[in-house]
Amino acid sequence: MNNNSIANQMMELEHHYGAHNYHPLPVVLEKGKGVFVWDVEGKQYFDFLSAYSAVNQGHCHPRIIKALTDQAQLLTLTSRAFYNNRLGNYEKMATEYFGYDKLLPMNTGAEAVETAMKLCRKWAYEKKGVEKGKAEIVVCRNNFHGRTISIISFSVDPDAYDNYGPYTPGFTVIPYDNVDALKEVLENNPNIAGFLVEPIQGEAGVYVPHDGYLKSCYDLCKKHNVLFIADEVQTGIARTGRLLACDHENVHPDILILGKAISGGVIPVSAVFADNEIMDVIRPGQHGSTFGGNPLAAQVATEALNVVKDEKLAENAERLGKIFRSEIEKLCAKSEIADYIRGKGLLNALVINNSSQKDLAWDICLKLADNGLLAKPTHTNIIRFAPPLVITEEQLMECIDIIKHTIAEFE
Ligand code: IF1
Repeated sequence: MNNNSIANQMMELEHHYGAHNYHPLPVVLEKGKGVFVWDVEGKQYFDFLSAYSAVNQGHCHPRIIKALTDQAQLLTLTSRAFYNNRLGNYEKMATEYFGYDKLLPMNTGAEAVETAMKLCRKWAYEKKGVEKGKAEIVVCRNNFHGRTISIISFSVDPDAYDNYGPYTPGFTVIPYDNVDALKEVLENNPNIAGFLVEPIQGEAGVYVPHDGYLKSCYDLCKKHNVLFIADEVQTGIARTGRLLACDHENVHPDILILGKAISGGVIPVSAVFADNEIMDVIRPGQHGSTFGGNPLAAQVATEALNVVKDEKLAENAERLGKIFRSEIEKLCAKSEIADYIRGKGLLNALVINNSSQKDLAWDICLKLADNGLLAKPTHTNIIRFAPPLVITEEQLMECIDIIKHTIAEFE
């Protein structure tokens, strides 16, 4: 049986037995190592999506896999009905690593965002003195914070919210990258509990706000006793060239939300960080999760964070990101279809001029796959380029060549 029918067989199985909540590129992967993934036909690709920035440390990093397999032989899950011998050490290490008093361990990014919103509301009632049931959280247009009912309640993307009502109240949507819009809301509404923001809007197409935006918003939040909540699920863990994207502006969020690469993409791990004055409003029995804080996650996340530091992944992302944008800018200068590149560190997006052909970005990604590089478009004409942060300069230059000659095929 030739391999191609195996790929078709796998895609058919997913189509027949799985919900159709995605439209994947027609590539069936079976192995990953570092910056590379291989499909069932043995074809090798550079992974330029990194599972949406969850495998910053590279696929199947040996140290993280060893942490996983060692702990998996001992104890994977106890629930929080009992203590375990791994969680406390992880919490100490991770809170010192990011500079907070405490963390609340969860599993997915959306769960961590929901946790942060509950924490923020509870703090507003019990510490700020907002009238019960009146707390508002300010969010930005074109946000992406996950797929739960409350989170999509403040999405402006019909694909995210349509026919999922009734929606959760208590959210005020303002334009992104607009300090005055936040100032206006904070000056006129005493019930604002928090401001939830992505330091760079990933899903929206890697929108990098103006320099100083985060710091100005943070200062406004301080002035009005409102919590600055940074969703660094996608921008955190060295992706943008600093440990956190907020570090570019020396902003220390009141509540920090992490997910994805906190575990190196090995198992779902997320966490909410805050200092005692905020975190202590949650008392026993008032929040939880079956898998949150399990010993396996604790060991995996500890090692995943150590790898980021030991391998200087933020520095690598900063340096190679500059090279990547500089080289792609040269391509855009000569191209009819590659408009411009934007991003920070190794979170970048190429904006395609699809005026001549609507699904041009999709076709480019299909051709990139043929040429050995995996990337996926977002919002029709934007191609996100986000390789694992372990990529070398030599590998990056090879990928830039692949991107250049693939685009040339469409000129
Ligand atoms: C999908 C997008 C990226 C996130 C931020 C929270 C979450 C995400 C900033 C929720 C998750 C994922 C979700 C995945 C694809 C991917 C994605 F295209 F959906 F928006 F990265 F941009 N905050 N993003 O980016 O974390 O619950 O998924 O662990 O839903 O298709 P999660």
